[in-house]
Amino acid sequence: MRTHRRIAAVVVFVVGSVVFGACRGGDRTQQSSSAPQAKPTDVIRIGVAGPFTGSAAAFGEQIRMGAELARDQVNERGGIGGVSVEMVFEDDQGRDDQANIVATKLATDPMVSAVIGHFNSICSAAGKAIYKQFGVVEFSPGSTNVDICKGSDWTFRNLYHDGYQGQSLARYIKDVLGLESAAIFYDNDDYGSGLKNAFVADAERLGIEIVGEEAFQREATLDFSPAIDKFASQNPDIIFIAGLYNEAASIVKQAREKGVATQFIGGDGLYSPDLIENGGEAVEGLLLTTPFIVHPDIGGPVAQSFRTAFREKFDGQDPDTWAALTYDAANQLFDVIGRVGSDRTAIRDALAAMTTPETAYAGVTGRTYFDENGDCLKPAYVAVVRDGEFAPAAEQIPAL
Ligand code: ABU
Repeated sequence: MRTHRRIAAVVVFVVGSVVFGACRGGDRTQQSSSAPQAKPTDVIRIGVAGPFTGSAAAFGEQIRMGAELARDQVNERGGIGGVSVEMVFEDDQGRDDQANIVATKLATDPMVSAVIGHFNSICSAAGKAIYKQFGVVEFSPGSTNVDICKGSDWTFRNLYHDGYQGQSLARYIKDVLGLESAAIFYDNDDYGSGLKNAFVADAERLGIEIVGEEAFQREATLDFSPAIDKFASQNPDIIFIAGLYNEAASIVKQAREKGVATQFIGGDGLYSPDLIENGGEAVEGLLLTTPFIVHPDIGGPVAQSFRTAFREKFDGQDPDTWAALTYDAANQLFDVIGRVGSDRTAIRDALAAMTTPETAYAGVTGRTYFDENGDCLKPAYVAVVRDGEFAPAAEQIPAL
């Protein structure tokens, strides 16, 4: 009970109008005077922002389940120092205009101690200035655009960025698959264009010829035939898709219907069970990079017990990498709050101090620790669609 009161007391009045905290690298920085005043409470409230509806909703569903599992487990253990955890789920629909609304709602709620999200890079980018202004952590389990964490001491992520992912893809194509040319489809948003640019830079450095690039508009482009016909005539060794699962499934299906047998590869935005659901037989053999693979053969006891608990809670459904990263983000926040309390600045400072493997949070997806930007140093894996499921590819990315 004493611990309960102590943590509850930390929650009370923690978000003062002017609070001083350490910025990354140990400097001191002044929190915005926009930070709202907290009221007394007996719960610790965490915001979870993601695409719970819209064309990326399959990601949102897994994010929601990963967060709920972490919340329920910590509450079953008695909460954090005896205080229950409550989660507030806000739907950004995978759109930057909605992300602005959601970020403002969460950041101006004085009871929200930290936010897990957003997923889409355009949403994390849209929310960044708002979370910074109101002094609340934005902890993304999915956004990979290179610039997401730059320019704010309040933004963190627990997966690699697209500079690394693009480099990994180029290395895999050249050094593992031994291919010499590629064509590219890319989503014309922060994620797709950023990943495409990173890939092209490294592909050209490695001597992979880029025979063509075609942008598409998520949710608006439905017919990929003109670009498929053009690429078919150019006969690249591989076609790279920098986008999300819905459009990727359509591209590969339309290509196969036209008799195009070229190997496809994608980034982590393709990694959803809905790629296989929508793409069916056409996506068999597709390769993709991912920050983690939830699979019976991958991960130690922590990853396996997460998978078992997830399946038990959600009627036999398997978690995907986004559920695992969200679960880890939630538990890392719980761990930090257990150590420093639920004050927004104290949480930020404690995350920023996790800069080495020794001070990292060890979770399902490996060790999460941060560089001076809040970026996370974790590897990329290659998965393949095999017999209607994602499996680790036989060969993985050589060390970069
Ligand atoms: N990194 C997966 C796709 C989400 C995004 O960064 O927009």
